[in-house]
Amino acid sequence: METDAITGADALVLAAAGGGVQVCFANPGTTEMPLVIALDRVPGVRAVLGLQENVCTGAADGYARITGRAAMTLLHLGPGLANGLANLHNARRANTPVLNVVGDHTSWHLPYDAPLTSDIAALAATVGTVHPVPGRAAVARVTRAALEAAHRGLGVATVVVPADHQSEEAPAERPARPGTPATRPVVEGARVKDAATRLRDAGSRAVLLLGGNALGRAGQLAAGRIAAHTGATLYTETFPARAERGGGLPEIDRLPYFPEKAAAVLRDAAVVIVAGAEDPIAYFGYEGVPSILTRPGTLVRLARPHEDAEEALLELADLAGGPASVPPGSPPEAPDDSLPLTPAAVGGLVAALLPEGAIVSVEGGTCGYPFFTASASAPAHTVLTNTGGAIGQGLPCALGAAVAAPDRPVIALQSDGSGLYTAQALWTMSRERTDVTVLVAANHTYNVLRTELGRHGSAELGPQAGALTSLADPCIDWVELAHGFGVPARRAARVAELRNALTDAVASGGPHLIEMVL
Ligand SMILES: Cc1ncc(C[n+]2csc(CCOP(=O)(O)OP(=O)(O)O)c2C)c(N)n1
Repeated sequence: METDAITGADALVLAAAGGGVQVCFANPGTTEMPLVIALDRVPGVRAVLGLQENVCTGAADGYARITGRAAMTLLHLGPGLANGLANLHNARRANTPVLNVVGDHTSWHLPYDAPLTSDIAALAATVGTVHPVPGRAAVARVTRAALEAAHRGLGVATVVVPADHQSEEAPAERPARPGTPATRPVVEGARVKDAATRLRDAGSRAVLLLGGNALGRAGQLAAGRIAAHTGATLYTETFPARAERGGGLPEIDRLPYFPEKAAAVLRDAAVVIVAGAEDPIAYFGYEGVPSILTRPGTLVRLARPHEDAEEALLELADLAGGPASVPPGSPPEAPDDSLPLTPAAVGGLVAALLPEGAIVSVEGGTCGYPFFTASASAPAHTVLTNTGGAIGQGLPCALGAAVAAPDRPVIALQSDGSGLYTAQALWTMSRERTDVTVLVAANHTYNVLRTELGRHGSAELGPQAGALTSLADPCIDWVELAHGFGVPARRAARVAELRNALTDAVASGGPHLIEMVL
């Protein structure tokens, strides 16, 4: 061995760290052992164990939504990647940069179709770009290229690295320049001017639909100025990757989830200007309901989701000529302490007790929608939602956000059914001493699916349909579950109990879980 020779695994971690990667959410196996060793040999990347790969990938998504920088994952072959795909899908829909590292069999062993062999590249291609490592010499270059691709394209970049290329040694390369941080292309002036003309012509019959980085503070304030001047109506996309809220921002509702309602609010618009959001389309196709929610000729794309929508909105506000600022709304009112817990009471209370600077990971509609309605005038906070609809995202995302921002309190407002897909995230929250308070909406049903059954003409639940949407027999005990994963937990059935439990949890820091009996 040459004196300055390093392994391929060392080279990979060095390239990642050199590009700004600080955390690796990992669940490794035999084919990733050199990389596990490298995480000790090369300083700078903190390894965080997730007990199922979908925890790792969801945490990487949450981490990057907060920092704007990719985290690394470390997953075991095709099956490990397959376990993590649902949350990589959500990350793709959130335009999140992720450096997704997957080990493969030793290259000369691959032809024998050993039990864990599978088409890793085919799986990875469903969520982003694929970067195979052809040999030891290519490890650093491929890793850097993948990280660049993740940051430039705001997406998931998968490095597939066979075990032999991880363990082979070669002379260390000169350290590379730090890679490009995540960047968004600037919207050309002509598009902003065109939107300004359409806005002027539409008068108060304009709708602005905000998403992407338009949901930072500056973008929303600019949209508020436009609305104050023109009478335009503002909406955010239904499931934003990251939205700043409260703290004097204008009250902006989400575009309704069900297509009939969404189409109704867009029907009278003379123009619908999308800034950082996807075109408004129905979440699902229902017989007799159009997929496209805007009327023909009314859609104007000011900025696409990966583009700099914030800057475009600032320019649009200047062209439209709005007031310099807009007045804040009134703070949320807490519900009466004597009431039993209802979704509306939970939404109101959590909004009223929200600590300044909190990050709220919301998954599930039961308390998610009422919270959103109540929290527009809460103290400044950040909301993260499930962008891709693959459930099991809320707890891992909260975990990643807490690792990214240890100085900010994180609240996971979580429906119970979705939470059970990745409940192991609680263990990592405990092990990493994260400041996450998990609020579980324990209605013991897949409630949204009951609504969907109703929409499909099932007026009464059949026994099988009832059973397939019930979590009540046996009733899952979240307090016991949390204790098993090392997270202190209690139960709240009335507003006063939730107030006390949430106040205590936020004051003492560290992970907590509160089962909200609904
Ligand atoms: C990966 C994945 N599997 C299944 C589904 C289908 N699905 C959508 S919502 C839902 C149940 C949600 O129940 P819960 O999280 O308890 O929410 P509630 O509506 O009761 O608030 C299911 C199973 C999905 N969206 N994603």
